[in-house]
Amino acid sequence: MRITALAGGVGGARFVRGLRHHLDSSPALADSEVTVVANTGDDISLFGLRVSPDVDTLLYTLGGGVEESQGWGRADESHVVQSELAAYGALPQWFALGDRDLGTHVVRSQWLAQGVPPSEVTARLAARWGLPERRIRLLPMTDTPVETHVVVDDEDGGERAVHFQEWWVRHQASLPAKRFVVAGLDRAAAAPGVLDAIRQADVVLLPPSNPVVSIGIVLGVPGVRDALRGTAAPVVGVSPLISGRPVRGHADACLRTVGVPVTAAGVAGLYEDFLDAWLVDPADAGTTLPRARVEAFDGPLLMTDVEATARIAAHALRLATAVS
Ligand code: GDP
Ligand code: FO1
Ligand code: CA
Repeated sequence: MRITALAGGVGGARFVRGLRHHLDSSPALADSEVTVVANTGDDISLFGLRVSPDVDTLLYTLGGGVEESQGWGRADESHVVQSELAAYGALPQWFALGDRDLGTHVVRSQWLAQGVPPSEVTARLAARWGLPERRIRLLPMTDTPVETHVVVDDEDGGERAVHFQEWWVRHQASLPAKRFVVAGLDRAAAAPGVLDAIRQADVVLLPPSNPVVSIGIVLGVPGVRDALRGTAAPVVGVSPLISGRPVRGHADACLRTVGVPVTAAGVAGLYEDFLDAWLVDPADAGTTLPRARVEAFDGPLLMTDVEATARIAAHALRLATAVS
């Protein structure tokens, strides 16, 4: 089976890890191929280095190197370089860059400077983390540099745009956001393999990633939404909200910014034109959608460990069969 998932960072990575666990423990499914299309709107240049948080979270989680307690960054991390940068007063200091993680940013930046496209850089990084052997193909959504910004009020009664990471990490999404602006997205081309992975999939899955600043950005890459509308594969999503609250992060602030109800149905509405089925928490069992089948998971829709996540992924795959 060919499975394609669109993903942000922690929610997407944990879901795909559970999905792969389910496939690997089912003899009939073990040779399935999983293609992950990763959001790159979170990318940021810091200290001359290109950082790609969602791609790196996928690499580390799927490759067994993530810091589980936070869901991003490297396990067994140290911050010697960051403390040296702080001693120079080098800014910004609100974004934690660990020493092991910096190795990824240094080699990525070197390859990019040599003219290697991001999709090839990602393939090289994925090889180090053993993703091909695990039958996971990790694709950035685009090779075009794209950066999500958040428009907020400035002190003079005007507006200013801050990088998404500054809004999310430094301000914890507490600055009232007026809108999201994704620099470069309208002229971006889908990375090699992305549109085919959607068109030729047997199943397309939307993990419980942030619907606005993760999946929403991937959907903004020209051609992606059309490919989802046109694919013969069933498209099944997993709600990132339970009882109107995100499980982690600030998806509520993101949804309010784009005027969408902070509910499982509100999120599904963002995918209305291509979504076939939607998996929700039992607390949201009353959710109905005009054009997609809704099912409640038979327990908390929480990716507490790999086994629990594998059961969620298995339910999503059963739903795909049911609607196809
Ligand atoms: P990010 O890029 O690191 O923010 O990660 P994603 O965009 O991939 O996923 C973030 C979303 O995952 C958030 O909106 C969370 O509500 C959702 N999420 C995280 N863990 C869980 C979980 O265990 N269950 C569900 N249903 N959603 C989750
Ligand atoms: N998230 C934080 O909340 N604080 C950080 O200092 C931080 C640093 C960081 C460094 C590398 C990386 O790959 C991810 C990092 N994240 C950090 C996570 C991440 O940037 C955000 O949680 C997501 O991009 C939001 O979608
Ligand atoms: Ca992200």
